[in-house]
Amino acid sequence: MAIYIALGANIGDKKQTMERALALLEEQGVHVLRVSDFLETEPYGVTDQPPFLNAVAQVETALAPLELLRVLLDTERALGRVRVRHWGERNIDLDLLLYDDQVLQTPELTLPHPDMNRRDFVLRPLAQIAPDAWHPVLRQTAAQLLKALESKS
Ligand code: PH2
Ligand code: MG
Ligand code: MG
Repeated sequence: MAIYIALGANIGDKKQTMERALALLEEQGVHVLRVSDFLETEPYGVTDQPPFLNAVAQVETALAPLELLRVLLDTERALGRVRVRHWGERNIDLDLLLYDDQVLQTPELTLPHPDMNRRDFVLRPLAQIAPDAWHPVLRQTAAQLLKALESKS
């Protein structure tokens, strides 16, 4: 399966919280197959906040996309999710990036993640573990999307 989750944090013990999130996913039947390096990244969007730690994990699960989203939100909650403002400081953020070739637009969930092609902190760790991961709307691989983004900056 080609299911990828983005992890991010910029308050508290970032590394420990992200590792705890991965362990909690395993406990809920979401098997973690691969994890990228944890990268320290500059804040994107809202820039007056501390640097983030970001990573991407490939998972395997029998859960459908909206069920998996529910598990991600439950896991954020179990870790005492703290959010200061939209796009701002948080102790944990778990985002569903890609779920095989599924394209979905519901109030709860958009697949692929609508902003992933503009986010270096998503594409870099994704391309590290899965350069051939396929974006079914843009019809490009993670490696191609990263290259396109790099050529813009
Ligand atoms: N998440 C955001 C907003 N900005 N910047 C970085 N570097 N990493 C993030 O995970 C991040 C961000 C909202 O989800
Ligand atoms: Mg996010
Ligand atoms: Mg989120």
